[in-house]
Amino acid sequence: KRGAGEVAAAEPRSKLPRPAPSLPTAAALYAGPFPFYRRPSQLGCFSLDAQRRYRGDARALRYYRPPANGQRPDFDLRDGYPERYRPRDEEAREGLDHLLRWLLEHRGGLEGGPGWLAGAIVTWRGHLTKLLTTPYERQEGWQLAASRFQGTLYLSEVETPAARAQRLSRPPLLRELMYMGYKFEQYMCADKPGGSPDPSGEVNTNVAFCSVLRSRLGSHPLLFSGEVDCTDPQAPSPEPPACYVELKTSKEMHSPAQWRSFYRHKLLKWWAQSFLLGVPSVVAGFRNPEGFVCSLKTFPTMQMFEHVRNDRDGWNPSVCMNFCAAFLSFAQNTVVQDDPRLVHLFSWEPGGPVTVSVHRDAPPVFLPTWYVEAMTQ
Ligand code: 0WD
Ligand code: CA
Repeated sequence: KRGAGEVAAAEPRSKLPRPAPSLPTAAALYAGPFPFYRRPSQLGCFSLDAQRRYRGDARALRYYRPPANGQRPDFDLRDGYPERYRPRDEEAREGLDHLLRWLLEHRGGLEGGPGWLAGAIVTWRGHLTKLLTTPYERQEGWQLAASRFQGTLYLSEVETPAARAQRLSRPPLLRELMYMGYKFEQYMCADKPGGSPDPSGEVNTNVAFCSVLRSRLGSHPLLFSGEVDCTDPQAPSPEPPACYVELKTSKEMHSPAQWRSFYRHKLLKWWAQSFLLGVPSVVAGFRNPEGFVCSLKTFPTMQMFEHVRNDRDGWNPSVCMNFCAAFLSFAQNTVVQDDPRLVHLFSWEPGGPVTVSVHRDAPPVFLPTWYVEAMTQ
């Protein structure tokens, strides 16, 4: 006599409804030991100029120059707003284009041996940051488009409808706050190694210096690029990325509760971003309600976790990295076909799992024809 289970098992596999694959994101599922993460090494760099044109060199790299020892900062972050502000065009969808240009020009000389790129994941550092913080994120979802081409898995963010709506209706105060972050960089950086900061010029957010790095998370070889604020000419180890410094601004804090919240939320994002690229420290400028930075504090990346280690509502670096590794495995197993015109779109909203949809020959296809054709030669 047959049981019901055996009847079902006897059905041809193709007739069984296949559950849509998805990936859960709850932090509790990703506890455990810290996974392997290869010390990121810099493969190269590029710059974007004042017109947002690609330049295959370090011309946009700036030099860390904080106020002389004992001098308190007194930076007016609102100075020059809006008349000396040239904001980047946020409607321009650049995708991975600048990174792909660098890769095209350097693919012949990549370390790791022949075939290394074919097994790698190529993306922006900022996309990996979003993956790292996903188990703790309660506000903003994300969408990542994925295509496999010549073995390599490419990941490129797609702006969610909610993020687009928010950007288009960004309140004036938030626009000014964004400017203030860039203005802080101008007070803290010089254009030349021995030079002094010049806050009289304009703030042009088209300009960027990007480092291109190689790493590996678990079994996933990574090639990614991230924007770097500056290099410290006096860094104990002069080789990149150990010489890089990340600059941030944050509200001045006055109570233990404000510090606790800062450690739980902001420090997580700072840690994820700088840890991925191997930036050893983040220098924060704390702004008062008038928009002046009167105090600075250096947060070593490797010590950030200490602020939440004993906090039940804190974050855990292992959870972040384990989730990221799980997502990369999920993506590698989902995107099977090698086809630059095929996109698997991974979507996530807080409280839910990562889900997948498939798209062909239309947006969100993101690998440009010039890249695909040049790589096919
Ligand atoms: O168009 C997009 N949705 C994205 C563009 C998403 C992610 C990155 N990018 C571009 C950026 O414009 C930049 O050229 O990629 C490059 C940098 O990538 P990343 O380093 O992977 O990005 P992330 O780590 O998120 O940001 C690093 C810095 C930011 O510093 P802060 O301290 O704010 O985290 O890159 C800058 C910003 O200074 N940046 C941007 N600048 C202008 N417009 C943007 C943006 N959309 N995103 C990051
Ligand atoms: Ca910054």
